[in-house]
Amino acid sequence: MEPRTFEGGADRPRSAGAQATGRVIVVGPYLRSRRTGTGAAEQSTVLRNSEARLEEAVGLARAIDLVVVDAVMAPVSDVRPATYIGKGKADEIAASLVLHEAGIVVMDCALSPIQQRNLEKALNAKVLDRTGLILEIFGRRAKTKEGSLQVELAHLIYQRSRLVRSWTHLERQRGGFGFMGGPGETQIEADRRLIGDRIARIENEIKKAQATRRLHRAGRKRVPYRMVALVGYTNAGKSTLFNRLTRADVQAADMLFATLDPTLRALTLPHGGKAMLSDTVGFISDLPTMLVAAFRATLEEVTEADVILHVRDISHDDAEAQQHDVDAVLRQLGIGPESGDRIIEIWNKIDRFDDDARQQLANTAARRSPDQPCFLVSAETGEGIPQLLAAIEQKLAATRSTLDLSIDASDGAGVSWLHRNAEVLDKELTDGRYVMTVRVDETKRDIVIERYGGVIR
Ligand SMILES: Nc1nc2c(ncn2[C@@H]2O[C@H](COP(=O)(O)OP(=O)(O)OP(=O)(O)O)[C@@H](O)[C@H]2O)c(=O)[nH]1
Ligand SMILES: [Mg+2]
Repeated sequence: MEPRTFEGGADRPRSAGAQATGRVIVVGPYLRSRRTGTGAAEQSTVLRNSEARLEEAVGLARAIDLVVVDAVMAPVSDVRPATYIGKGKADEIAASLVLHEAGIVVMDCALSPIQQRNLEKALNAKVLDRTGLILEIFGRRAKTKEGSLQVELAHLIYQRSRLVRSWTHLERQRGGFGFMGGPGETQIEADRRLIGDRIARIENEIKKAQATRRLHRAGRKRVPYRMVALVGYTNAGKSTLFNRLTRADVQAADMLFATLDPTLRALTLPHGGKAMLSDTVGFISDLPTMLVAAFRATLEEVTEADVILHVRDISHDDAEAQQHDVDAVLRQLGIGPESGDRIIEIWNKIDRFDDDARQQLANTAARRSPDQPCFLVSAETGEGIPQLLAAIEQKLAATRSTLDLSIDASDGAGVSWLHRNAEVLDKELTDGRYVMTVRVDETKRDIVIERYGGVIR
């Protein structure tokens, strides 16, 4: 494999001086709302709680083992084109950097390349913005070939979008050459072409990996397993629930983006039915669109799932805002409100509430419309899991029909067709015939009726 062109590039921490120690100051440069005339209560449903945002950004920094020595709120009224934040705030951060012997600043916003460069100069520190930080995390988490390819693709798209005059200029400065004056346009064009070529090559490799996975999936479809996919905000408890439901041992950790590569396991339902459950990458607010695009292939498990379990950390201060973020990403994946009946909402971590609060939650849940049910569970203690499993089974059965039939035991081809195309719930040999109960998709129902004389239960 070729060396990654972005190694040591604009988005990697430099390994010199204070930067090498990984001591970081996290800054929340959140826009002050300039809306007037709206009640505070109304605003709070729209705006994310700044404290929780800053806390999340600290979690993101910790996810790549940076040592957070300070977290600073920096409310911004007008974004400065040159530095995003104002000079007073920048000076304050610069002082804090010296005080804490930190060499890296995480800005929890999207910076233009020019803003990033100017800030690095003003603060005399390495500056990472939210997109850069998330890309960095994903880069470290990717374990499978496909995962790495997808992250590399996202990184390259990010890099290309930042390939402006100043970018190349900055690269040269970072390379340690005292560079005077800007680079020629030809250099930028050449870089752009280089990145374009690599993007094309990686897209090709991803397509190949995707084709292999499709084959596997087609194989699973022949054995007619239904697909159930977990989605949700990062740290909501998807992997914990995955382990609880499948008795697997996937890493679950109080860490943002603990899971990156998709995992599949068999899920056994209360009445013996089987499905495949997939655990996958968590979502986050302002998830860079290039990451969603790059992970589209992995997320195919989600788009093609028969049932989608949306896991929510209902104990989180920002549970509502997180829900909107997850809905937004699902829409980007083409899973809109019309797929509502495929989605089961799960309110996880209810063990964190006392009896009164839990009762209140249960009341809220009971008031929801019957076609938008939600289930209160604790993936940690197992509370509510049997009800959830029953609901999954019911949902999966909804689009399938159960039929009774009998077939001559010597009709090997027929028997094997049924095994390949239907879920065989029961099979008994009586007088040279198999008496069977099978469950099939709508698409196969008529065949079973016409060819095998199946009768719907
Ligand atoms: N109290 C409590 N904690 C839980 C519950 N479910 C998960 N957790 C904790 O929440 C943290 C995150 O859990 P994970 O299962 O890793 O979350 P995830 O959604 O897979 O997160 P990512 O893979 O990072 O997107 C862990 O520390 C879990 O122990 C629960 O029901 N109750
Ligand atoms: Mg996980």
